[in-house]
Amino acid sequence: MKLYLNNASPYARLARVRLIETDLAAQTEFVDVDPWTATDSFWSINPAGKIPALVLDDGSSISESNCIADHLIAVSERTDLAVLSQPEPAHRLQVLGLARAAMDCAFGAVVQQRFAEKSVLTARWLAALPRIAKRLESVHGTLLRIRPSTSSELEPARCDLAGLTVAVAFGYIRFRLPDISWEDDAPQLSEWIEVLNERRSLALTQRKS
Ligand SMILES: N[C@@H](CCC(=O)N[C@@H](CS)C(=O)NCC(=O)O)C(=O)O
Repeated sequence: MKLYLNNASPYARLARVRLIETDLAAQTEFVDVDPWTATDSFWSINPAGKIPALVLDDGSSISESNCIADHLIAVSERTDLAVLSQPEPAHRLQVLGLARAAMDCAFGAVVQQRFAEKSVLTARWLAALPRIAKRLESVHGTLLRIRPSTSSELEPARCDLAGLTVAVAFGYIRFRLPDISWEDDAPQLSEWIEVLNERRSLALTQRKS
């Protein structure tokens, strides 16, 4: 398999994290690509022009980070990692939905700032981030169900896509949007992310600069 990605993309990080969690990283080639400048050769892999994109050994490709994650769970047979296999799937979907929304709002705002300067959408998405964090804080009991309480419990603690997406989304917000204040209203969420960040898949993919 080949994963098209770059270091700046939270969606690509999610795919990398999933590859590590399912022990499929060693058999995957990582191909760095800048989606903003890529042309025909990358569009033949993903006509939408977005990373991540996973090319399978038969030459077919899967785009969209959640579809890639589902595929990796299926081929690794690690169905225990799937959101729908968790004891309370509706709650895990609630967490996953909020985390995906946070990632989309944050990434959308960063891109708008880069390409559109002043935009109503940017303000709207940035304002949503603290609200999403606050809601995640209020469903924190659910997060805690797969929460490792000490770093020694981090491996091989089970972690579904919902938990990983929370960590990746808010890692991206901390890194790219440090002025957005969400942690005061969501202190437990913030602490939970700190602990989870020590998990191998997240530590190995953490962006330092
Ligand atoms: N919904 C997609 C979002 C992927 C995405 O927007 N990736 C960005 C990089 S972080 C990209 O490639 N953008 C290029 C573009 O939108 O043309 C996913 O979950 O994979």
